Amino acid sequence: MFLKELGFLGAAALMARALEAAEATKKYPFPRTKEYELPNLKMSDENEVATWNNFYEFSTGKREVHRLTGKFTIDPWKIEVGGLCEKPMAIDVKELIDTMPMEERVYRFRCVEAWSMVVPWTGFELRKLIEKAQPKAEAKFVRFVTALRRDEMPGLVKLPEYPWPYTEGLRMDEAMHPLTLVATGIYGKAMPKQHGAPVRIVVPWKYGYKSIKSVVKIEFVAKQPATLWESLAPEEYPFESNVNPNVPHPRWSQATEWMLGNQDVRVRT
Ligand SMILES: Nc1nc2c(c(=O)[nH]1)N[C@H]1C(S)=C(S)[C@@H](COP(=O)(O)O)O[C@H]1N2
Ligand SMILES: [Mo]
Repeated sequence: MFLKELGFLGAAALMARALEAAEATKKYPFPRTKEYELPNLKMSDENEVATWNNFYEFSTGKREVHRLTGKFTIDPWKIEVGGLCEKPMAIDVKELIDTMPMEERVYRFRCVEAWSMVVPWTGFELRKLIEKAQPKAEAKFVRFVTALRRDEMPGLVKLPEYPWPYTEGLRMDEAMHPLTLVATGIYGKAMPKQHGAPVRIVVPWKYGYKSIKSVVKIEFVAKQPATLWESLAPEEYPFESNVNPNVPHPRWSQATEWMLGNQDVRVRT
């Protein structure tokens, strides 16, 4: 009797693990949404974009990041959604892909350092996940947290004074905006590690640092949360950080930018 039960429990545990390791049943590429095409802009080159990354947990060298993500484990990957909400949850990325309305959208993406790219993201609107969690009336902001893995992220020890983990935040209305994406892929494929696998946020009207990578936690909070970049340099990387050509960065103009693959040509922002 006891052995039989043990056998049953063992099988159940094995099955649970097998399910967790299973692929999402929905597959890339997902259909591109017509309203989010940018026909007047040239799509950035996939390889260029994949070898020029800001992901300080791995390196401050943009051409280095993609070579340093080898140890980073992204499967299984649970996101915790919690804080001031009625329905906190922990959900695996594969389940998100299977249950959320996945689509592809082409966005222009502008780093505060004045380079930009035009890329097709795959994902779903963040508001769909927020609606599931049912935030309480007191929830005025959403806070996001990146994974923190000392043994898998070689850049962390090089910046010991940084307030890790990487965190970001949005006002609730910004998080609920239909342009704000939870992205699990780029160029019609699952997100490469250097772009923030397996799941990141994309906020196209804000500077790139708001688009936090490799998210493990989404939290509803009452007060404007501290963010890594704002804590380090509030004048340079303020919480709001809307792309605005008329507001210069303290150390450079934001009126123009260069697009990945075209470093010598400045275009208007
Ligand atoms: N966790 C984490 N997220 C991050 C960053 C980072 O260093 N760590 N860099 C940000 C910045 S400054 C930019 S411009 C974009 C770059 O995204 P990409 O490398 O996919 O182009 O990621 C953002 N998200
Ligand atoms: Mo950036």
